Amino acid sequence: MKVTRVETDTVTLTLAKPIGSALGELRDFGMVLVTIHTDQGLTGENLVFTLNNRRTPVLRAMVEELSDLIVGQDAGLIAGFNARAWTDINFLGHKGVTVMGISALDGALWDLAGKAAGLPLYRMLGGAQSRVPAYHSGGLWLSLSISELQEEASRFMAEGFKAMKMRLGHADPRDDIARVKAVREAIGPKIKLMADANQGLNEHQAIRLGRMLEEYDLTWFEEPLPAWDLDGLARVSAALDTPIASGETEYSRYGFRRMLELRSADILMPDLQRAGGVSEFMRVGHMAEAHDVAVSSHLFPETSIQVLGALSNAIFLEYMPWFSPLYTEPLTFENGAAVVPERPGWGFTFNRDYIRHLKG
Ligand code: SMN
Ligand code: MG
Repeated sequence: MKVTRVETDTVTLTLAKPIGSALGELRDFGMVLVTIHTDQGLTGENLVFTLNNRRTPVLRAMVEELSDLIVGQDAGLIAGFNARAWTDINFLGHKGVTVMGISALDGALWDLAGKAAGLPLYRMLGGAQSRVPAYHSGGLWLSLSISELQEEASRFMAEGFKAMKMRLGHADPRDDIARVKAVREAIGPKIKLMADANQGLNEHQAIRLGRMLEEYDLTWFEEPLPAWDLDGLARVSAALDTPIASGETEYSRYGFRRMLELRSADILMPDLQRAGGVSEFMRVGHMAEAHDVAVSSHLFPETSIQVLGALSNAIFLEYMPWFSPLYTEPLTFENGAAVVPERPGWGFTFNRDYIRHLKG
């Protein structure tokens, strides 16, 4: 099966209400949709995005620029594409938009491979689990009051979630502590609670806040430090009993290799778009396994679930509902775990009618 053409499209997804996070206000997303066409009529789909629709054309151009590495080539030689692309981007660099461009094409090639084989990706990749525990990440934002936090946490429980993530990042750490305490009181001791600082702290602040939060039994304390401070993160990890999760802002197997060597985090949470696609996520997952380190995912629940289903050290899927309307099939849950689809490829296909309506 040969790749004949790579089609890209951009659409804007707007949130019903802006969200407050330590990353700034989140209002909308600039989505780059990728469709790989082949000489056998099968197509492979994938998406990448930018926050608040900033610089979306750059991301789209990167995907298009890398397309010449697969057009006319055997669609099944995915590792071959990755190796050529890695060499190709050397001059521009192995982090950032270059890696996102590779991810977009890599994921669409994997979707194609799954469809061609008639298998969901998690089975093609070895198959570890057909259900992945999920945590609700689409809420508990900084912009909510304490009573709104408690109401939302109770709603997530009523929906069947057994784990959820809240955000940290108030100027006064006592506010963060009061908010974690309030959510813990609302959900009781059995529901798992994660907290995400979105890189907003320095090493001393992270250790102090982490110590004060120990009593609330967080499943993890996420991204306390700026993403580049992997040495500092290792010291925060060593100082706290609460596990540290990080890696959503890390790129490629080399970035994660460094995190593992330093023991920067107890849980790695690669983002499919930043890590480098399915191929690189799997390499990272297996490297983590060799260090007895667990993995989770970041955003993209509909696609990440297939990769987590293939890794026996995958402990949680981040459930973020933002991009779900773009797909025809819904992600389903059983007892707080996401069900890995048995449909071929990703098991999720673009809802073209909805997408057309988005463009207006
Ligand atoms: C996050 C990242 C990007 C946008 C919104 C929220 C957050 C997460 O770090 O882990 O979901
Ligand atoms: Mg995060």
